[in-house]
Amino acid sequence: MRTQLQPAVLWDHAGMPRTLVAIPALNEADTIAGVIAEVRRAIPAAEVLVVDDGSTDGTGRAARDAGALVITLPFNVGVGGAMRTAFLYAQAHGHDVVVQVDADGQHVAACIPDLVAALDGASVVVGSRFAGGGTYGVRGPRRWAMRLLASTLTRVCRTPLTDTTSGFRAADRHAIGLFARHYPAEYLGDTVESLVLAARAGLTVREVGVQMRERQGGAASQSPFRAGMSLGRAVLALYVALARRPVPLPQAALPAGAPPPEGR
Ligand SMILES: Nc1nc2c(ncn2[C@@H]2O[C@H](COP(=O)(O)OP(=O)(O)OP(=O)(O)O)[C@@H](O)[C@H]2O)c(=O)[nH]1
Ligand SMILES: [Mg+2]
Repeated sequence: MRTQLQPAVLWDHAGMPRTLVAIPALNEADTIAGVIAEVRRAIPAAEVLVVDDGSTDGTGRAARDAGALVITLPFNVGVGGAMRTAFLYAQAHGHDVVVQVDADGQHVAACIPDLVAALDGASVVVGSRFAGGGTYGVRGPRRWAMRLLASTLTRVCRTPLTDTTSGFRAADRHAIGLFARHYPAEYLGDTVESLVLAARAGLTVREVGVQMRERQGGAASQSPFRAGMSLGRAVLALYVALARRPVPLPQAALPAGAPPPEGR
């Protein structure tokens, strides 16, 4: 039997937890200011952190000029490494919630409050472009790989999941504590493996429908061929993650007096 932890978000009297919106970015100078402005409109009280991961096009400066907090990494560590940096920041600064948003404008920031609200009953909320109102389409082998990931993770997380590689997601304090200590680094593998880590640490995962669109400028970090290869590696990473021993939730992330979650 596995103990499911009660989610850990402190809701203030206005119904809003202390939220960090974390934006991993690599060479997104064309879009980053627009994304920051859109996030601000959607959730004005949130702190916005851009993790600039070795960009060479002035992304960090553009983000700072747009009013975001910027952490500049000395060399490229990938989206997973950048997100772990954001979770460490959130943990150090007492945030209740981290919301991850892409820097290329694909994620419709107006959906952020829905992601945050869904943490009332879950520790990790994944925004799905295939559930709810979205019209985003994926075809061919990419779609099949995504379906395989979705059906496997639906079983692992014991909840219907349709978009496991989505980088539009929210995490509560339990998940922040876990991900600050351990977060996968592999491109796309980070999205699926982090769900395995969360589920096996006893955290509740849930999906909500969100809207996504095409990137609003700049260039994708991977060519379609390399993106396909990465998706294949993500499938492999998922099965390796399932074969590994579960990572226990750090004690500090547990509510006082809570029993440690049992691994499976
Ligand atoms: N920190 C960091 N961010 C990255 C890196 N590679 C990509 N990103 C960011 O991660 C987000 C997603 O990357 P994209 O290249 O848009 O990947 P994608 O959305 O799967 O691909 P498209 O559908 O073609 O846009 C964007 O905000 C990128 O700037 C990286 O090496 N480090
Ligand atoms: Mg993108």
